[in-house]
Amino acid sequence: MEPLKIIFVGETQVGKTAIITQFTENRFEEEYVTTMNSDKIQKEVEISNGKQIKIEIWDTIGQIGYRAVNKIFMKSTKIAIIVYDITNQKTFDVLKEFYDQVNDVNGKENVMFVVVGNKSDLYEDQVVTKEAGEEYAKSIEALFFETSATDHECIENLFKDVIENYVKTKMPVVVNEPEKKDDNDSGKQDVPQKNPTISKENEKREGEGFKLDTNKKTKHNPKSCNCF
Ligand SMILES: Nc1nc2c(ncn2[C@@H]2O[C@H](COP(=O)(O)OP(=O)(O)O)[C@@H](O)[C@H]2O)c(=O)[nH]1
Ligand SMILES: [Mg+2]
Repeated sequence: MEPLKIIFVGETQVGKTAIITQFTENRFEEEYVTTMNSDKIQKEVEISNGKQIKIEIWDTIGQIGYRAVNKIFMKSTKIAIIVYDITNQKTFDVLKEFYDQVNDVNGKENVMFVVVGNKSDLYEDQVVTKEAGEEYAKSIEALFFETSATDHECIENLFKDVIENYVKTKMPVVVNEPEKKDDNDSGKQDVPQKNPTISKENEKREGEGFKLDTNKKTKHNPKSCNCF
């Protein structure tokens, strides 16, 4: 199975590279070498049913001059994580630009969006409130997180919740492994037999994209990670 493509977009200096580095290498640096091209990194993540999901994380640069180039890297992404800095209003105001870009390239129904307010350790200088972030996320049917790459706050939750949510809504085949194979169905090993309800749901979803239960997630996330 192809790795699940996740792209990080957002204004420069918001902490995209820092978040990715914390998740993949468990370290934080004061200075990151400016990402000159979009870098990608592969990793396996275990979700709650014990399944390993292979993901491919793409880092991009936010500078205006590079945004056209970023479009090439946005192609075929399944998940787009749009990051802003909670201490910098401008980085929040430009989120729509990145959202539109990802949509232009892929079509809205094909991408799961996530909004991330980073640098939550700098809460004393916070200018974009959590409510504003949540509201924007809701308006584009995205999941919402506040993170701190410095303190490793919410970083694991971000990736785990996002991947699990994607797998549950878009890849139920992985979640519902067949218990035993139906003899009459020998050509369809990948189709789940165990849970016909999910299977039906899956059929229904085909061709119509998918919708997240954003209400549930935005209420749930702040509690599931200790970031507020
Ligand atoms: N205080 C604080 N600083 C951060 C955080 N994340 C990143 N930074 C700093 O912000 C700057 C930009 O980070 P970087 O990951 O290069 O941003 P990018 O341009 O979006 O990739 C660097 O100096 C980081 O050390 C965070 O969560 N809290
Ligand atoms: Mg970077």
